[in-house]
Amino acid sequence: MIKKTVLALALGWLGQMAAAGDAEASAAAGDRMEWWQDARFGMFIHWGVYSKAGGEWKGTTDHGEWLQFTAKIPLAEYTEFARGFNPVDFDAEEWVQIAKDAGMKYMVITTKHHDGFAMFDSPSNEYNIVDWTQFGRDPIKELADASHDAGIHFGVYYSLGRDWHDPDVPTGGEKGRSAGDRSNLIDYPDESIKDFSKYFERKVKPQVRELLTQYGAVDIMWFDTPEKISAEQSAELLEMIRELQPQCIVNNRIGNGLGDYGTPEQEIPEGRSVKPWETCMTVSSRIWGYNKTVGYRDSEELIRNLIDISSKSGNYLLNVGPTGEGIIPSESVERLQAMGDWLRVNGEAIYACGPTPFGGEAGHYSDTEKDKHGKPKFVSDWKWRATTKPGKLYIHIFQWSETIKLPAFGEKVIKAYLLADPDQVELTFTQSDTGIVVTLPEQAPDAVASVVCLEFK
Ligand code: JFZ
Repeated sequence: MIKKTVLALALGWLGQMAAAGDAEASAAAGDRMEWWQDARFGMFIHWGVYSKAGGEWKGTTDHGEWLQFTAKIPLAEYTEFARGFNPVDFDAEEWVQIAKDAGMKYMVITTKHHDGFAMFDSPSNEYNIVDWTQFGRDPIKELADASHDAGIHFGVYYSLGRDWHDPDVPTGGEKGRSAGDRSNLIDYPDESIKDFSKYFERKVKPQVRELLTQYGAVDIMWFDTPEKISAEQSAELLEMIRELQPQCIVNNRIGNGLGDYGTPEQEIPEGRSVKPWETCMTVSSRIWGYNKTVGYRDSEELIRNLIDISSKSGNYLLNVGPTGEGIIPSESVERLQAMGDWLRVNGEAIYACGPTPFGGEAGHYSDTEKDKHGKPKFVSDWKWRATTKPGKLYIHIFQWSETIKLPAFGEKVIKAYLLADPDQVELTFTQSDTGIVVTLPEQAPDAVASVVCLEFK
């Protein structure tokens, strides 16, 4: 009997410890994530050797950061091309200022994309910008320092399961994907002899350690394409990151269900998610790395996307693709300036806000169109969105008219005004069990999105 009691007590204690551990872990995650969830908006940067080509290669012009793969360039030719990388116009402080002026609170830059080339000083692997190119400088250090000086949180992207320079990085082979579908089969054609663990020990762990020990505070590790990493390896990598920089936030592409937040790509999920999430998207119409001929999304879409994402408690990581010389294309800068102009007037309704109190997003599922996952496409109703703060409800109006009609709202509204109005001249409104109707002035303060603030008890 005593043995059973002791065992029961031990199990109970273990259970409590486990629960306490979970609680402690989730509390730590909450602390780690607080600035990030308030930040809402960050700059993604896809910059590498591939940028030097501007999307062109021997007459074809639709390439980007996948240049080595899509142009089928043998490694010997690509590594020689890499030696010529020399971004003489790169100015880290200029890039950070562009992000700050856009209202972006953090940045994430590609330190190693699928081509395996390290854009940082990597003592563990000579295929890096300092040792391999005539440029000879470490842009990641320059960007980290400039970000820290400017009060921007600094993060790094690292391609975890795709590396076209290393002989031991297998891909695909399950879930309808052919073996090697994202591998370098030109130089390493035999997938069956590739051992991910060798690459993980030889390159991934040393380089992640370099990234987290050479540049001061790294607040985000943005892994990509986990591919063949095992659950044990994802856990080992996460433990190493937590030991080196406990404040560092890690995305879900570390693999195997780990990570602090989800990363929908080039799309905005409908409805809200309880788990933190971030949509990553290109300012260009579709290509992450620099491409001379690609089109660009207009600033109206970008501003409304930020509002839509914020209304669902998400973050927006918006990507620029600098040139091989180190310049962020003017098409991107112009759009980011327009976003910064809007945020300087209306940022109170975005930063550190909570989601819409009105439940699901307005819209319907298409009877004909499918989304990228093959499911019926959700067609948003783009008339307005809502965000919240204690005592305040912000209505972001995309289609201006004489009044704005809102669903029932459980709190008593005491005041309504235009956020853009420094005098906060009160707008007339009615509130009943069926909803709120606010009478709007004839002129909208902003053609893209005007914000009405409703204060409530
Ligand atoms: C990956 C990269 O291949 C791409 O070059 C870029 O860096 C992007 C941010 O990340 O692209 C992906 C990764 C995952 C999915 C789609 C594209 N996915 O899960 O659908």
